[in-house]
Amino acid sequence: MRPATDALIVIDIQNDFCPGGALAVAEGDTVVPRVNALMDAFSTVILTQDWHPSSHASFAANHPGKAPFDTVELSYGAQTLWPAHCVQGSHGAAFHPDLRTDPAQLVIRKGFRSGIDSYSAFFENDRATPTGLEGYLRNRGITAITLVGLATDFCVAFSALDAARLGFGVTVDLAACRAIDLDGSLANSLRAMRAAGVALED
Ligand code: VGL
Ligand code: ZN
Repeated sequence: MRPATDALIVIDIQNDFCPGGALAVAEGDTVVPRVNALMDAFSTVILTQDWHPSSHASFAANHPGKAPFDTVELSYGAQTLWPAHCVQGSHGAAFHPDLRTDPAQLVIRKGFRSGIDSYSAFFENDRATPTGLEGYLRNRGITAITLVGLATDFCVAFSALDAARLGFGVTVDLAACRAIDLDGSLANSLRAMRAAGVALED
C-alpha cells in the first residue's frame, strides 16, 4: 500500500480515446488492466473525465474551414483543433467499460465550458482557471500524485506539469499511459516533464 499522502489520478480513460472512438489513442484500451491493478495500492483514487458541450471551441467542426489537428488562436492562445469527442452524456464520453470506477472517490470533469479547453486536471488551457482539484488534494492531505491514462502528451503531461508547479511530488507511470503523438508532441512532453522534475517510470 502507498502512503495515505499519495493519490492515483486516472486521466480520461474514456471510450472516445480508445480504439473505435472519435479521438482514438493507439492502444489506449491496453492500459486498463494495469490501471485497475494500481487502484488497489492507493487509498485515494481520482478519475478525470473530458466532458465537452457539442459547441466546444476545441472541435474543428465549430470552426468553418478548419480541419482536425489544425491550430487556431483563441482568447488564451494557441489551441489545437480536434474531432468532436467526449460530448457530455454520450457513449464516447463514458469511461471504458472495463475501467474500475468503484474505487474512485472523486470524478473530476473538465472542458465543460464551450469557450475554453482543459487538458490539465488542475487548470483550464488559460493556465489560470482552476478546476478545484488542487484544493481537494490539499484538503485531503495529499502531497504526491501518480498519473496514468490518456493521453501521455496532452492531458497527462499538462496535469503533471501543473502538479509539479504547484509543489506536489509527481510520478507518471508511462506503462499505464498512451500518447496521441502529434508533430513530436510525445518527445516534447517527456522532455518538459523531466525538466520539471516529474518522475517518469515504466
Ligand atoms: C485530450 C485532446 C483533447 C486528452 C483531451 O485527454 O489527452 N486530448 N481532449
Ligand atoms: Zn477534449
